[in-house]
Amino acid sequence: ENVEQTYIMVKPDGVQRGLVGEIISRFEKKGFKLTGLKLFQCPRELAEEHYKDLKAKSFFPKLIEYITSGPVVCMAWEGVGVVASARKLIGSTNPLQAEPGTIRGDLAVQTGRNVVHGSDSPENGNREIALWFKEGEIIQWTPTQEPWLIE
Ligand code: DAT
Ligand code: MG
Repeated sequence: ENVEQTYIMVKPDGVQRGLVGEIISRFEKKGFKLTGLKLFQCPRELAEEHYKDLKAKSFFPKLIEYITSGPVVCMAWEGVGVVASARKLIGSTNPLQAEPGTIRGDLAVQTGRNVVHGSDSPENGNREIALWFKEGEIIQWTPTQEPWLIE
């Protein structure tokens, strides 16, 4: 079927607040497959490339400041429908509007400190994984639980 890849990132506030395990758990428990994972200090140029569509926004300089302010945890997750599903697990951009049960709804209060990123389309999932990971950092493997998740 339609297997997709999404780029998920714990932002510097999530790392500083000790939420890395909690956030990884949400995707792990859901049943998606982890194919890439690293702690990483993001250079300014990469942050600007990642968020290039927002370059004209007034909050862009603060956004780049925030994303480069400390280490992030970069992840690649794979699965059928993973892009849209991960966005649902993450919740609305503004954590005050995010539903309880979502990561932002449960763990954050401000748009400028919304703890996690998730790709907004399969195309951007592929683009962002290529941007944040080097060749060899994405691993293809078969989880033994797969028959218990996918019939
Ligand atoms: P999302 O992260 O939910 O995909 P987005 O792609 O529209 O949201 O924006 C990327 C990030 O930019 C977002 O997580 C936080 C920041 N941001 C967006 N809108 C903002 C705003 N109005 N004020 C401050 N920061 C904002
Ligand atoms: Mg976005």
